[in-house]
Amino acid sequence: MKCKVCRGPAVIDLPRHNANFCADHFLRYCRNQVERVIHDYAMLTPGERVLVAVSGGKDSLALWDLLGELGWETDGLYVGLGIGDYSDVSGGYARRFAAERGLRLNEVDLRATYDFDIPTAAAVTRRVPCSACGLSKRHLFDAAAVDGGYDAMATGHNLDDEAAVLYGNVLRWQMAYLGRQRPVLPAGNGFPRKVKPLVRLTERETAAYCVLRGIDYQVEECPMAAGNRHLGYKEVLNEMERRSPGTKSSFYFGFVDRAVDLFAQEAWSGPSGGVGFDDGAADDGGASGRPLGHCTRCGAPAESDLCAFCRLVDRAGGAQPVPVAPPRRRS
Ligand code: Q46
Ligand code: ZN
Ligand code: ZN
Repeated sequence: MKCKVCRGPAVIDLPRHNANFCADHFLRYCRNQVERVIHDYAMLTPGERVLVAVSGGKDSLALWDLLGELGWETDGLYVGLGIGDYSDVSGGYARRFAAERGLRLNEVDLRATYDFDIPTAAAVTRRVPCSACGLSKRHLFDAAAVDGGYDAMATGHNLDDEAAVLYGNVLRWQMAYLGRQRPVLPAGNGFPRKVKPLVRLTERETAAYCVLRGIDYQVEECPMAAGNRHLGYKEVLNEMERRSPGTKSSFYFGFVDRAVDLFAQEAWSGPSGGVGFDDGAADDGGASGRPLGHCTRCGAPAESDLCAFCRLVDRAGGAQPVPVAPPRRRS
């Protein structure tokens, strides 16, 4: 297996590009993909400050590293979700990454600040954990980006994530969510601009990027992911990709480039916040949703007196903590 560019020994094959790359040219390929998507979708302009949503996993750390490599001024934000050992270990990876590179990592801990954690919130609300998790992260990242005066908030959603969310939204014809499923959402309505610079890279590619860059990351799967339907959609799409390389990319970018505007009207009239049902893996806020009022407690955009996060705090705050299963190894 030879590198497509230099004919040296290749370390990775990318069937959808019909290409193999050596380490150097694979890293260059990753940078090029991110640079291109930032340019093509006008995500950022030179001199802007970016807040990176950091989980300690491969995608968010690859994103933080890539944005730095490309010259963007970034800070990170880590939200302590209180998911047992999984959160403790994830936070450790995020902190070490930042400390080793002299980067600033801001942190918010749900238990310390709001007196609840995700397992407790899931038990109290009787919904899948990803629902309270997505809501909490969305709220805290949005607030931190706006309050910190950042020009944009960047998340590590990759091509697999976005294709799986799109697949789920199409299966249920979630018109409002479809209308907001873009690689960039403009600021407005009290929300920061949100960008997804990794949408041209797959999970396998962000993992390879981390390995080749010497980035240590959380490899365990979140123990609360069991009810997340996107895992099943990813399996279906992986099988289609195996049979026909390039399927995920043409599905997602075909939608973004040719179809998302057809749903723009629905984006204004549907529920605000989120781009998919029940899910926190692909949380995005409703800058392009209908105009909102403001939460009387925290000032965040809200559909009623209190925003959804403050209502969650009222329900889950102070509730008896529930035990968390140990992390599951990724299959
Ligand atoms: S951390 Fe939270 Fe994910 Fe765990 S509970 Fe679901 S959304 S799976 S990115
Ligand atoms: Zn090469
Ligand atoms: Zn509020």
